[in-house]
Amino acid sequence: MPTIDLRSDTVTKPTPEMRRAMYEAEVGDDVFGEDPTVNRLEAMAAQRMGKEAAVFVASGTMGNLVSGLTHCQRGDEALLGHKAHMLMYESASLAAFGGVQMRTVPNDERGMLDPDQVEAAMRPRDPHQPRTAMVAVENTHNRCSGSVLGSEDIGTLAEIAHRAGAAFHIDGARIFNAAVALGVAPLELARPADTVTFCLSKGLSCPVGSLVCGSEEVIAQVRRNRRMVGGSMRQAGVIAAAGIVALDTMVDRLAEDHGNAKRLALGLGGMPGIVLDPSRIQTNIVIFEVKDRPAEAFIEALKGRGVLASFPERGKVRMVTHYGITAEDIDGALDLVEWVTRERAYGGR
Ligand code: TLP
Repeated sequence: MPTIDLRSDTVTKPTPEMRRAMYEAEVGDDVFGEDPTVNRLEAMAAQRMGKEAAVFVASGTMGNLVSGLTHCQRGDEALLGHKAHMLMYESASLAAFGGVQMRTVPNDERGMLDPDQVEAAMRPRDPHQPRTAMVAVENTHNRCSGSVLGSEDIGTLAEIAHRAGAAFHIDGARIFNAAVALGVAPLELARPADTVTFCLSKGLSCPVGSLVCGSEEVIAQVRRNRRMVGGSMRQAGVIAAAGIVALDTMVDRLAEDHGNAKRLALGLGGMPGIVLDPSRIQTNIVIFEVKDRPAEAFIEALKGRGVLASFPERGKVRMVTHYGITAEDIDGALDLVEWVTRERAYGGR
């Protein structure tokens, strides 16, 4: 029986059209600015995000790092939600390479930060205290089960940051999922951001790559920081070509992934051993709790039956829908989850 891999949308493989475009890509040395395919992808990315410029980076982690290094000096502080990917899963890169202190305010279940708490956390100008140099939000929010922030939420937080002299960054690894879920153009969500990162290598199915978008001036500095971390690439048109195909062909279909995630959540939500409110699922990430059993044991039991899920935090299971996963796969996964739940095939027998 084939495996149904719901660990992440990062497991997606390039489409046949991407592989063809990669094979045929026109390339040059991008460090000289001479790779026409990279230049085209960067121009497209900037246009999609409503910004003057964009720079192609190796990963979402690198995009967040070089954005943070652009906004923050050593000894500065960055303000993030306590469930932010930048805080949890990026090996503290901004602290390690930038000397930046990370401070958190709580994410609510939508991934939103309370504006009053953000305002209260902005440091006064005082030589004893670090400078709050950046506020960052995540949209969609990974650990908040792919929840979405709208342009009003984002505008409110950006305004607080800017009023206090801080930059505003969006980790928009899945900003296209947010835009599709809300039925708005991504630039509506990116408008107040000084930098926005988005990933090609997740729901958009590219093998590699992310983009950082912002003003000409900011992106010139981001580009410099990319150089500093060893992220300048040469004939990168070979991978950028897939990104162009992704932006042209893979955005609207994200709605299918959202439909499949909803189908999954509705099925899971009806099972006695599972705690999940399906009405909270807005995009392609479904996080739920398993009653009375360790989540790891549940994941292991499912793995033995050909369904792969991931373990986002103690007591929780994550399933992510993506290109290559069909409604039939979801029904198959639900049957197996039900079987595993019913047979108590995991842990504590
Ligand atoms: N997220 C991965 C894992 O690291 C957890 C996943 O499987 O979801 N921002 C957000 C919101 C992300 O979800 C991720 C990847 C990144 C940044 C980092 O992207 P990469 O892996 O390209 O560095």
